[in-house]
Amino acid sequence: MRWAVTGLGHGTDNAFLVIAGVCLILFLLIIGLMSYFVFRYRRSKGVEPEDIHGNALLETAWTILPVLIVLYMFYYGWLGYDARRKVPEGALTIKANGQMWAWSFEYENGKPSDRLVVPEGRPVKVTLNSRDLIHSLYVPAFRVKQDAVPGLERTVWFTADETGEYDLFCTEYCGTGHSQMISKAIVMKESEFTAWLAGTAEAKAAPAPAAPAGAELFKSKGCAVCHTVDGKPLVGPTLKGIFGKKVRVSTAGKEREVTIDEDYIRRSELEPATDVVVGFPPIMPPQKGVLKEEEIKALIEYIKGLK
Ligand SMILES: [Cu+2]
Repeated sequence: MRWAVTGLGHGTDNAFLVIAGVCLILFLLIIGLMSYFVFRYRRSKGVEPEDIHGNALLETAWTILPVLIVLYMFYYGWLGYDARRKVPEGALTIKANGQMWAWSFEYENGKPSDRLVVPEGRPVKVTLNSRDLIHSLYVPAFRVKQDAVPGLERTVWFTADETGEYDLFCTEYCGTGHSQMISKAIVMKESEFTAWLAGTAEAKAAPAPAAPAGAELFKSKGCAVCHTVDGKPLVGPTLKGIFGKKVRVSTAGKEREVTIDEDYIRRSELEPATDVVVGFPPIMPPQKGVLKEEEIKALIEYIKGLK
């Protein structure tokens, strides 16, 4: 995992270091003094405890000192937080959408991507949304962590200082496929990024998808989290060689047999709860309004081809 700290990330790191430093000093001070006193005033020396009840000087000191220490830590936390709140004008805006169990990103020109591709050295504002439940976008290298809440737009911004590939996670437990809701944040040189965004050049790090290829969609839309193409059932049934086969499904509580054709696959993508294959839990997130028509078609073609 790469761990480059970006410009904004320093605020987060400073707060962390200050708090850790204060804690370390207090720890050493308390343990050190305690050990010293245990030795110095040990019982065998016959020392009697002093009654310090009502000592105004001591009580004032141990009230004011901790307040100052806490304010000191707060100050650094505030600096980092405040910088995070103020999105610089002219920042590149990218929409991020969380869904069970994949991230998708959309650029100002409408270009979709399953990875967060950003230019080096330029502020990037990410507006977060969720299609189903609460997810959380997490890019440790950028010190970025923000919940994506359905029906509520959240934003987060950062400037990436160093080109490269960084890990991107969902960090809010969102069900069976949560642990696989991972992607990459890719930082490119400005020129490379411009080319990638325009789709005129195939940048090595993140090839631009021309037409939605079924196999690609199968991964990027999160299908592969629950369905295999090699014959082994996972959370959901395998999709290998299913086209044209008969399968027992539960429809509105009644079991029946259906033949897997294009209509059935389409229905299973859009409203998976309608016909649930017997033996599997009805947990697939509906893709109605999520998948575009050409994506549905590409996936159907892909599944048909899985011999
Ligand atoms: Cu999630």
